[in-house]
Amino acid sequence: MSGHPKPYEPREIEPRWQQRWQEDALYEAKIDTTRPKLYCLTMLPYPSGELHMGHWYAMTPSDARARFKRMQGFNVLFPIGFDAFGLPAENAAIKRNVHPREWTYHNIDNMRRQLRTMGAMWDWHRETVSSDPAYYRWTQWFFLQLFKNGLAYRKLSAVDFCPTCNTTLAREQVWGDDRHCERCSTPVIKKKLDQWFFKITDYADELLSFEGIDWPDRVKLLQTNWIGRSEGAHVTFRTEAGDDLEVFTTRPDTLWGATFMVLAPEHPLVSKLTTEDRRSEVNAYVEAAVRQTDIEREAANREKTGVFTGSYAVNPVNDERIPLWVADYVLMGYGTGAIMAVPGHDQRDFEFASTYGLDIRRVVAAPGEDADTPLDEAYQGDGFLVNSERFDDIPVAEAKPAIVDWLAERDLAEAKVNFRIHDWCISRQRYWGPPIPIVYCEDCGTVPVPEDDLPVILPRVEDFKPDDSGVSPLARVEEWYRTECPECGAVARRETDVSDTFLDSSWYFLRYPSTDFDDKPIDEDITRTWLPVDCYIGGNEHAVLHLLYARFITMALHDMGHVQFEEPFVRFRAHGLIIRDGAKMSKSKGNVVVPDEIIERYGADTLRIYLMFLGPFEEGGDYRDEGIQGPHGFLHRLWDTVINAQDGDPDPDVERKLHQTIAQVTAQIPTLQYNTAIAALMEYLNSVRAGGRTAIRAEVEPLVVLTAPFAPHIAEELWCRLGNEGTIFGHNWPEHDPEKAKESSVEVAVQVNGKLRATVRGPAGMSQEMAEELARKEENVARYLDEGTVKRTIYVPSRLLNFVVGSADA
Ligand code: ANZ
Ligand code: ZN
Repeated sequence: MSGHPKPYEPREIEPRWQQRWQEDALYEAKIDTTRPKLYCLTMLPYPSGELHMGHWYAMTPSDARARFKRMQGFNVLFPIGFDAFGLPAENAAIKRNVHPREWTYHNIDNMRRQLRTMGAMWDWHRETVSSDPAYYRWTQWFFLQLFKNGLAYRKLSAVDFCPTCNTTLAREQVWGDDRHCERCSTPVIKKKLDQWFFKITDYADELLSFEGIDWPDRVKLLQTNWIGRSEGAHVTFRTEAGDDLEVFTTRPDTLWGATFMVLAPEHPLVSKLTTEDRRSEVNAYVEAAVRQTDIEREAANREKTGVFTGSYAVNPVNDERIPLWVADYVLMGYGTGAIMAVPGHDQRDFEFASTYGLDIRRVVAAPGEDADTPLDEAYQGDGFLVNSERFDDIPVAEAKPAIVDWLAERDLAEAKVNFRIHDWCISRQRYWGPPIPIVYCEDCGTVPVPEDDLPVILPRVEDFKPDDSGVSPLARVEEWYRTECPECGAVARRETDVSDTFLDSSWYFLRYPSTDFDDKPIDEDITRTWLPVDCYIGGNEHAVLHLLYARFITMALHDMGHVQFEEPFVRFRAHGLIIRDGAKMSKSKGNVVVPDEIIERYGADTLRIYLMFLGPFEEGGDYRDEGIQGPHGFLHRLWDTVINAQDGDPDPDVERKLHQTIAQVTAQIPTLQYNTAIAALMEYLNSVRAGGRTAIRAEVEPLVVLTAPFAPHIAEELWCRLGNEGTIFGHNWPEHDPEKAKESSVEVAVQVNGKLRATVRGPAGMSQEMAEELARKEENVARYLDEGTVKRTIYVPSRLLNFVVGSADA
């Protein structure tokens, strides 16, 4: 080493390297067939204005992984952009009385600056901003592709509407038991409006398959439940008044146990089926029921209530006359809004029948039971049929299709798969989004805007605030919406709704590789090179929203021939949450730590390391203010040790530790075990410095390389100071030598009943037999063993051997 020892000064080092990396375009990803590609992605931020700790927590560990892969020789793409359209930005702008455009672009400027301070390997060259016409032109183009392929349609429907945000919401944007708006927490109301939908239900089955992708079970389960696939049948019951009443059931095998039927209060036949003497009671019940939310009505522990309509239907399997009831536990939005009630085998029906004294009949018996075994609750398990005439003794699984087939011969049943998921409502009656590229013409009807006319520019409008009319602010701008029909040239009207932000973010990862092209959204060759995304990292809160939409859009584009893969994200990992003072770090909890202030004081490298060190990445951890000292001290010690290192041969023990550390860190970065990888680096540095010895260059240079993914600035600086040419982020990740990592000999503590009696030395990895043999030779051990009989031995290889001894006569 030459030059004067200098103290570690992150404030000087960090901006200098950030600027240098940018000047060298170090992170600009180019196609390179000599290296395997790797597309690493972190969920794109929305421009809230300030980068908070949550951003740092999602992004910097993600960057560490990308850097590590790059150093291993991968050609890594790590892009960044902004999810700039949508309600959050618009609501914030309204609150502050500024235009959403000013608000958004001002915030983006600030966040760009903050993002640079992270020292992440963003490829800024490919930055995309979803509110730029250059981007949303293609959002509109994708809308048109879906429209032209029958996957986008417009329908009058009762949709969830937020009376505060004055817009419809997708089902996924309505949260909680009280069904509130995800943005402003106002309980939503139902509004009948013409809305645009995407047919995500067409892809329900495909979305249920997670084959070939590596995602957390938790997320797969959430999506599976959200999609909610149920196999069953539609069965037609004829009412005595002559109407067909269709039910959805997952248990056609229990038809002989159907002793009554239940209609949802909103069911269109309720009024017709109600007899005059029952009408006032039924009306009162229906009116009370429709005021409740679905969630309230579905709650399992709720007392079941209902009213008899006065009419009957006929059970198609045995022509039995069964009463028709109305009850709020049956929902109109699921299945057909009517059920056959089987109190013997459905617990809700059992409770209802018990309350109203209706027949409860057993039609399924478990082995050991028979047709007459009494029921004191619904039996929902497996078994074989009883009290079911010709289907008696047949197992449930076999009876289901057999009964459906038998009824189907008379057109009274049809196998049916039912899904909980609904089509995706994408229209918003708001200003800050891409206008939906559709024109309405008196003669030609609904006409797509020609692709060459895209983008349909969102006009600058000062009067952008939404109202409760159910139409977008754009509907007040006649000079904008008045247009010519692209087909016949007549005066026509533009669609004035804009599309949902989740549409913008459902395809952004496709755009990054192709940002150099402005005549097409995605270039075929480039897309084939980079996509799909190899590792996607983001928040759990997107488990069913964004992640489901992105999968759907990708599958649809695949089927239209635009991309060659069906799954956008080969691997997905969700980060945990940062906790401070016992609560999630968030503005509303008043417990935020501002990253800018920490960087100012300690530097970005310290903050990066601290965040990765404070807990397992996928679980999150506690942010303790004093906790930052550990990582900061580590970097200072690293600096001093490296700066003062001397030439020479490495100490054999240190060298062994080095190879063990290389092995551990190399294995743990890909699995996102940053905390333990960093702990290993710290431990290794301690061994290098043990007893105040001066480090040898060969001991610390690899440590600098191992530290680089976590703390890129200090590593690059030390790498340079060690006299290396070029960036540390080239292809130079060290490989560990298993021979050198081997412990030559180990010391095993020998205990008797948990008390230390001796230590023995033997070859690394010695067997239990060998350790016992050595231990028994120790006098101080043998003495205790002679006093009793050995009941058990516990062996922790290379560490500990414990004899559990009981008294000889016991
Ligand atoms: C008869 C039956 C017998 C049922 C039995 C279950 C057990 P999943 O699995 O969630 O799809 N159901 C159908 N439509 C309903 C609605 N709109 N509101 C409330 N409940 C409804 O549930 C399907 C089952 O839920 C259906 O199968 C139906 O009850 C009920 F031993 O039919 B079943
Ligand atoms: Zn709202």
